[in-house]
Amino acid sequence: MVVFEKPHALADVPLHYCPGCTHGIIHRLVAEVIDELGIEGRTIGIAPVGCSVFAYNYFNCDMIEAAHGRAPAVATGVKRSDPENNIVFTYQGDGDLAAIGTAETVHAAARGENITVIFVNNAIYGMTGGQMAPTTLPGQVTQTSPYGRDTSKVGFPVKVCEMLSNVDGATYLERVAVNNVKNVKNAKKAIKKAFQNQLDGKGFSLIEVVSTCPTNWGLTPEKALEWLEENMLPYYPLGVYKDKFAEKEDK
Ligand SMILES: Cc1ncc(C[n+]2csc(CCOP(=O)(O)OP(=O)(O)O)c2C)c(N)n1
Ligand code: SF4
Ligand SMILES: [Mg+2]
Repeated sequence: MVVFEKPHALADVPLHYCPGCTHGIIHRLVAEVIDELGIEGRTIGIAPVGCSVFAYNYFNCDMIEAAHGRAPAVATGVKRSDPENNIVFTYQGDGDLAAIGTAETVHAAARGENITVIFVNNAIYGMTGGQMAPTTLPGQVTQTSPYGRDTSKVGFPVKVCEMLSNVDGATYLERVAVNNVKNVKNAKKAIKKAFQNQLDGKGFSLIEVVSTCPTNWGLTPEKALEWLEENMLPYYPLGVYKDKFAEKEDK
């Protein structure tokens, strides 16, 4: 008989996330992958600043809290201190990774650090009350763009997978979503591959998970999933943006 259980790598504590927030689903997928790869005892996660700041309470592996945006730099140090044994992942929001932490992200990729980055793109600064993020869509209403993001004044969203696909040091970049069962399954596959790449010494892997923030989008959990599908996915198409080793295998 198959019993639906909590993954061991996920701590048995209530999560603080709002109803319908996809951070919880993504936590579960990461924990399932850690279980399946049998790496909990050697995994070190780097928590961000943002709604997922308490990730250090939610995973049973070792966790370190980084200063805002600096998770890839901390991950670099942890990985390099014992590259054979340490399996290191960062878990970061779009404000953390694509605003204050852009430099750390791009340079960790450029250096080809052998780490795994989980990038949760909900197009908003969730924790601080819903301000515009670098990934906020053109026209999207936020607390700091009450008339909708005006690209003539504040520019265009940063597309992280597309941007990093031009960075030679990056190994594997995939954009996934967790808005339906099919996409959740695919997201897990991508996250697993990103950890497996690290185990195989293949270098920098980043999985961007297109996510919801029902609270700051001002939508019910159900409507937020619809909004994601109708607005986020056309702007942030899902798919593999780079897979260095697949490219090699194809040749
Ligand atoms: C140096 C510094 N600047 C600004 C902040 C305020 N701050 C905390 S979280 C956050 C944005 C978080 O947004 P995101 O990374 O998208 O995570 P989410 O909450 O949406 O999951 C900001 C600007 C801070 N904590 N430290
Ligand atoms: S504010 Fe948004 S991102 Fe933060 S927990 Fe609530 S729904 Fe999730
Ligand atoms: Mg965010």
